[in-house]
Amino acid sequence: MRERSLILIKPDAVERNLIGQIINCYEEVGLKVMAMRMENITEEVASKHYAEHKGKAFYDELIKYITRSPLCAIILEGKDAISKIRQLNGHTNPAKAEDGTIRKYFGVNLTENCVHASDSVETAKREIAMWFPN
Ligand code: 3AN
Repeated sequence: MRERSLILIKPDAVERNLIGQIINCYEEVGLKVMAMRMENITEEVASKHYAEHKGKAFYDELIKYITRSPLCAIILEGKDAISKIRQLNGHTNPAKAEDGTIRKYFGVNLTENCVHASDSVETAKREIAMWFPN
């Protein structure tokens, strides 16, 4: 099924000039970039994006990290995009990520793990509406 997903290339990856290499990983498997923009997000936007994690032990660290420098928000589209992208991104913890995944190659640690991707079609709809309201 043709799907869309919201991707974030997060601050640690942008800081290390990895935008091109990461987008290449997605394009190589046939996913199409439909929209893209960069932003150094505020705490308000970060808390909206990570609302489900509010109150967890790692929440403050996560907000500090995601707001520390610009990130790159992207809409990707393609066949089975949600599962394809999550497989390509790899395990949330780079130390546990499978060979050949973006987080295995480029991830630093559990917080600084390079990329975010929507985890379902419903989440993608909500995240795309939030990041690309127009
Ligand atoms: P994913 O991004 O793989 O869908 P989520 O949605 O469970 O993972 O977590 C969102 C983000 O919160 C992760 N990308 C990671 O940066 C951070 N995170 C999740 N669990 C932890 C944890 N136990 N300790 C520190 N950071 C975490």
